Amino acid sequence: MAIEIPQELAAEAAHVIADKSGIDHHHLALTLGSGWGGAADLIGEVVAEIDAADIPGFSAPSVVGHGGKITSIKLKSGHYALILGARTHYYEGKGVRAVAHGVRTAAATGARICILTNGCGSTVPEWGPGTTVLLSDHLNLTATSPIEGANFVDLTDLYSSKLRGIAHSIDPELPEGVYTQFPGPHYETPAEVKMARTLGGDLVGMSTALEAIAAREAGMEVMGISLVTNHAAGFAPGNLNHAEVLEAGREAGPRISRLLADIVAKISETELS
Ligand code: 8IG
Repeated sequence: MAIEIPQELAAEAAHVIADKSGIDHHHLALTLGSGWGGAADLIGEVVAEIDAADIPGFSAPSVVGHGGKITSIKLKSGHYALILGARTHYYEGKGVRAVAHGVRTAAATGARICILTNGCGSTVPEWGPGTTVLLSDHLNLTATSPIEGANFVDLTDLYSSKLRGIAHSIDPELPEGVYTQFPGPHYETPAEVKMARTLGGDLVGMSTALEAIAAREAGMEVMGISLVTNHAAGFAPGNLNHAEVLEAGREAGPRISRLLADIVAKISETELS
């Protein structure tokens, strides 16, 4: 029988994860975007690594530099983190259900906190490649929602101010900014970047906002952290290319991985029961 309801597919995926990892409850979920992949090794001890393709609802990644594994990690505190290394982007054309499936699955494994990371462009001239920015809010410019039906979820404190406070206790200098999700897969035109800037968008990218909404719908507290990999189009001389983005991620990798691991450790010690 075909499964029609996204939450049921997520529950089925969570069962498979419990089966394959031997861990029946995960406490916290992380999505590691461009540049953030190295954090997995610092966060804790890998308990299980599962090919996303072996879990219901996930499919193989379609972008070089994006992994395809779901990893179960034991933290020093004794809690378990689920790393979603298999993000589906909206631009893949698989629909919003596929985009939201990872965070819904994490919620179904028991996770109550969701940390979303990404690589992005910047509309703030002082925030060049290598800058890490804590998300305070987002502009969802995809013209869609991962939520189906009349479920009027409150997004007032979507990017939890409590979790932001914890991040600031690790790095008080961490700037906060508004993330703008465009549908992609093309980068913005300079005019679109100017529009985002005018609307209050500090960062531009192709992920995170839809996932954050789905995570909140699923009852999770959300934290978002971006790595600026490039000045957004028109905010620096020259053109954008994917190789430059990957290089900025590689260069910043060790530093931002350490930051994220420290934030996860602090959250696990103070926020998880
Ligand atoms: I990495 O400049 C990365 N992802 N939309 N614009 C958009 N997505 C991005 C960008 C960018 N850089």
